[in-house]
Amino acid sequence: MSSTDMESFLAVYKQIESEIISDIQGLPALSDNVKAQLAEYYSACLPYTVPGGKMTRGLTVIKGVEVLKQRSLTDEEYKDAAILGWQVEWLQAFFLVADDIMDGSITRRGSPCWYRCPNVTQDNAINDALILENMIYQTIRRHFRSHPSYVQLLELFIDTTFQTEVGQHIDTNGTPYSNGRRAKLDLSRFTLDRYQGCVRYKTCYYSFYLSCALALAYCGYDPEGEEGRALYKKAEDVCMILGEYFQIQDDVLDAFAPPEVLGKIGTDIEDAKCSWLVCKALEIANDEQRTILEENYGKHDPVGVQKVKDLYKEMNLEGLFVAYEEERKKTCDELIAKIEPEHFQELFKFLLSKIYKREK
Ligand code: DMA
Ligand code: MG
Ligand code: MG
Ligand code: MG
Repeated sequence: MSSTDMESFLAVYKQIESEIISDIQGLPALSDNVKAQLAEYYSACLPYTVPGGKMTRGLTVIKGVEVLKQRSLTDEEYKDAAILGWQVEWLQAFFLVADDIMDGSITRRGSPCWYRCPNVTQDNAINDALILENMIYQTIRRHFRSHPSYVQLLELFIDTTFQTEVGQHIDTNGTPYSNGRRAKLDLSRFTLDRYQGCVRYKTCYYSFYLSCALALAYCGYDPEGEEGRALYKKAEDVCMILGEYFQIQDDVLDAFAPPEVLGKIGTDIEDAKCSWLVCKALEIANDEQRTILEENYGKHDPVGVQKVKDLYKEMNLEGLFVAYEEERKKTCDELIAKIEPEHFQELFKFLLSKIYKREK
């Protein structure tokens, strides 16, 4: 079994899901029909929200353990790495359920966002996001309680969750609230400097660094020890660059990718997000173009949104992005080629190959 075997990876998901559902069925002091309702609800929630993405974050943990061990994994190692990989996917499910409420999104992975499902609604979805988060700690306890890296694995999830939540706060407050209402759009907030800080926190840590750090922790590398510290630092440095590149792609796809391919309908213009596109546009806009943004950015009005997209086209932001992507690919290749030990490079090559020119 290896990091490319989807079937084996999904089989591990099934096992984790059934352990969680059995726990629910065994909850003390609840009547059988209440437990049955809970089990039925989460038997629908988990397959809807957890698998079904690209699963790169999860598979990266397996790839990372393979790369660090420099050999194929034993059945037990594969299973452990896959369980940890699924916990990253669980974390992603938790963030996405919440993110779609925060962003007022409509679809995710080609289906209605969880909070928009008729039997769910926002009240349940908020609590489900919290429950999805908690399940991570239940599963890690079940499988890693006596593993030498148990505390470190827990701390990685705790720290990454906080980092992502800080990023989500910055993201949601590009246009802050004042007396319960969105304050007037302030285009001066949309700078590449703010963008970089926001993205580092909301995306890079959980989408890239976490999986690499889990692989290091599982393989026994101590972040306080000399050898370990250097490896975590190298992983962090590369992951910050890969993650920023990934989020810039996400922002460009939000405006320009066909929703049928992307699986989600963009909302960044309506939501007045500090997107790479608006930052770039403001860097090069003339007065007239700036006025179009002033008048149309951040409004839930299809005509205004189209005007912003037309402006992006007129300013050739897609062309700028293509040039950026080529430059970024080159920088990443060079950066990765310098990493030592040499075999560690394979992990970052794997990540880069998953994102270069992605269409979803
Ligand atoms: C992604 O931001 C960050 C998190 C923590 C989910 P986003 O809202 O741009 O993501 P998406 O485009 O998938 O809704
Ligand atoms: Mg979103
Ligand atoms: Mg968001
Ligand atoms: Mg997005």
